[in-house]
Amino acid sequence: KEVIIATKNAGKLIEFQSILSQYDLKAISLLDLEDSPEVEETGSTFEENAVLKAEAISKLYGKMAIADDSGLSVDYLGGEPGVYSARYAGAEKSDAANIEKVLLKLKGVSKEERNARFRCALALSEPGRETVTVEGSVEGYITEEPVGGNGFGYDPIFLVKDKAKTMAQLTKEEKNKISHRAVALQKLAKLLNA
Ligand code: ITT
Repeated sequence: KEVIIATKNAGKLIEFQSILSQYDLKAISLLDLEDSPEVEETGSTFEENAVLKAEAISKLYGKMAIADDSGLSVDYLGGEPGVYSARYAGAEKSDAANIEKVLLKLKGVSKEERNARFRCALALSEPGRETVTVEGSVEGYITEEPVGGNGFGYDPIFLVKDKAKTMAQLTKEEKNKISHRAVALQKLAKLLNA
């Protein structure tokens, strides 16, 4: 069976393909499809935005689609960057600029107050079926400096709780066991098998 991963984010896509390879699903993405639309993320929650993206793409192509809306939530910043994670520092979606902005806002803030979590909402939409949503999260702390070269987005400044490493220091396999995306996908897989 074929599923469209309704994302234009290459970092997300690599993780989906790797996690989904254990299931009997062929994952194609919006990066493989010509002229795929940019779905406007007008929701105020990760879940709302995931549903908007999954339903728009599933309707357009007449196929099953999974969308991921995710981001970093920093307690000291009242949950920011949250649903604005991709464009926190501007419309060009620069990971480096986003990281810099978070570090600047946390300058001088003590370790005890640097708690954060990654959150991921997934929506699965299929023509003629009710959309299904699940969420996953992973707890951690924001570092003082970027560390590590793996992953994408805010991974270099996210120190994983209970590991002495940032998300960007974990291998792909390690990240895909514990990440917000992996947790959400496991829940989705369970629902689908049920
Ligand atoms: P699509 O909407 O096309 O899927 P996007 O990058 O715009 O791509 P989001 O609106 O969901 O997606 O924004 C997610 C942002 O949150 C992403 O750009 C990263 O900055 C951050 N993020 C999400 N998951 C992450 C992860 O596993 N590691 C690091 N940063 C992550």
